[in-house]
Amino acid sequence: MDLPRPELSLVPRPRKLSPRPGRYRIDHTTRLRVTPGAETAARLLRGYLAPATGQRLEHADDGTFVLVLDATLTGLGDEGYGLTVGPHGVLLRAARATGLLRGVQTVRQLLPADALSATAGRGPVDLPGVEITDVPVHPWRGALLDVARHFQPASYLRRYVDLLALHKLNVLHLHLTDDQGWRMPVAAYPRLTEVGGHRAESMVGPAGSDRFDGRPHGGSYTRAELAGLVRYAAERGVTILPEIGLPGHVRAALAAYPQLGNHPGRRLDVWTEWGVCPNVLGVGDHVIDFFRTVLDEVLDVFPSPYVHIGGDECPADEWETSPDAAARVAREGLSGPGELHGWLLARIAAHLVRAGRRPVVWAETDTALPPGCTVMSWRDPAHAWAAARDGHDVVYADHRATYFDYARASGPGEPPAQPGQIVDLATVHALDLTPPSGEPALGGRILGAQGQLWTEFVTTPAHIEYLSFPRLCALAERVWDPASDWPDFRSRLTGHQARLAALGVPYAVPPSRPASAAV
Ligand code: TNX
Repeated sequence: MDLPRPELSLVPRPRKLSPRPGRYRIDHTTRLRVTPGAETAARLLRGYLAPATGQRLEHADDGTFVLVLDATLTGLGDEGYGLTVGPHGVLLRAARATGLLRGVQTVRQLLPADALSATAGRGPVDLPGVEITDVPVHPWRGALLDVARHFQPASYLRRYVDLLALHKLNVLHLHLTDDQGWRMPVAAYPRLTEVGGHRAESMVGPAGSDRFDGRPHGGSYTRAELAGLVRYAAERGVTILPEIGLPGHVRAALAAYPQLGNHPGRRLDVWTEWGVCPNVLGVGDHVIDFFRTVLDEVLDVFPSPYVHIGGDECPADEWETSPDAAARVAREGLSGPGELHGWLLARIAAHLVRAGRRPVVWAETDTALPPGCTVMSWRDPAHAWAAARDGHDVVYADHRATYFDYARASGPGEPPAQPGQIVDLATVHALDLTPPSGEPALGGRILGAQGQLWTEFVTTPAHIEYLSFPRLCALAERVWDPASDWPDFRSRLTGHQARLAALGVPYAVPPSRPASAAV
C-alpha cells in the first residue's frame, strides 16, 4: 500500500484504512460532543489540539467532533477504535476508554505535522477524510528505559511516555535499580536512595575498559514524582512497569545496606563499572523480609498488574563460599548454590502473587523460573518458546532485535554504543513473533515485545531519543500489526518523520551521514 498523502502515513499502520473525500476543519466554531466515559480521551485530545489550534474545543450537545464510548461495540477489544473523518464531522468510537485513547493518537497523527510542534501556528487545522478500523494484535507493546545507569528527571520521563503513546505503545518498563544506582524512594529504607542513588564516577567505554570519567553521577525520584508519572501515563493509556532487580545487579543496595550481602561486614561502594557485578544478595530471611517491604512500597506507587523483579546475570560465586548460603541449601534441600537464584526469585515472586500482582523475570539459561512468572526472553528467542512451553506468558525482548543500546548503524559518526552488534531499522522491523512450526498454540503465550534502552553509554535525552527513534517506530509497527512489509513501512516512515521532527526528536531519520555532533 503506497499512501500518497503524507498525513495518512500513520505509524503503526492501522488495520483497515480507506481515504475518504474532503477534509474536516478544526477552528473556533468546532465543538466536541463527549459521551459518558469518553471524558479522559476528550481531555487528552484537547491537550493536543488546543495548543495547535488556539481553540478550547468545548463540549456541545450538537458538536460535530464526536467521541463515543459504546460497550456494545464488538470486535474492537480493549484497545481498538473506529474513526471516521468527513467534511461535516468526526466520529471516534471504541468499546473501552483505552481504545479511545489510541484513536486520539491517530487523530494527532492525522494533523498537519507542524501542528505537533511546541510552536504550532494556533490557527485552523484540517484533518483528512478517512475511515479507519484499528485493533492491535499484541497486548504488550513496550519500551524499557534504564534510569539506573544514568538518571533522567521525571519531567523527561513524561516526554518519553508521550512519545510512546504517539506510537500506541502501552508499557514503559522503568529499570529503577541496578549496581550503579537505586532510583526508587523507599520510606522504610532511606539509605537506598541517599547512599545507593549516587556513585563517585562512571566507567568510560565498554565493560572492563578501566577508564573513568572522574565525576559523580546520581539522582532519585520522589514518591510524588513517580505517582504523578503513573497518572500522566495512565491518561495516555500507558502502564508504568517498575523493575526492582534482584538477586544480582544489587550493588547499589549493598552499598546502602551491607547486611543484605554475603559479607555483611564489608563496605562496598555503588558500582562505578559496567558489566556483570560479582556481588549479589545474601539468602537470609532478613533479606527476603527487606525486599518484601521494598516491594510493598513499590506496589503502593505503581498500580501496574505486572511488577518486574529482575533475575538476570546473577553469578553464584559468592554463594559458593558462603556458610550461610550452604546452610540455606541444606535447609531447603536444594542441589547446590546455583539453585539459590531460582529459590530466592520464587520467594519474592510469591509475595507479589499474594498481593494480587504478576511477577515478571528475565529469562536466564539455567534457572527454573517460578511458576506464575511472566518471562522476558532477552538472550535467545529459543528461551521465549521454551518458557511458553512451560506455561509462562512471555514478552519478547531478544537483544539481537530489540536492544537499542546497540548502535543503529555502523560508522565512526555514530555515538558511543554497546559494542558487539548493530541493530538497524530493518532488523527491528523483521522482528518475528510467529511460534515455531507445529506449535501454533504457543503463540497465545506471547504477550508482545518491547525495546530495551540500557543506558551505560547514554546520558542525555537527545541521545535517548536518537537511539529510540525510529527504531521504536518499527517495533511499534510489528507489535500493533505485523502485516506491513518493509517497503510499505519505509514509505510511511518518511511521512511520520515530519511528526518526530516537529516534536523535536533528534535525527529520527536513519543516518546516512555522521550524527555524533547532535547527540
Ligand atoms: C544485559 S538484559 C543486561 C543489562 C545490560 C545490557 C547491555 C539484561 C537483562 N541485563 O544489565 O545493561 O545487557 O546490553
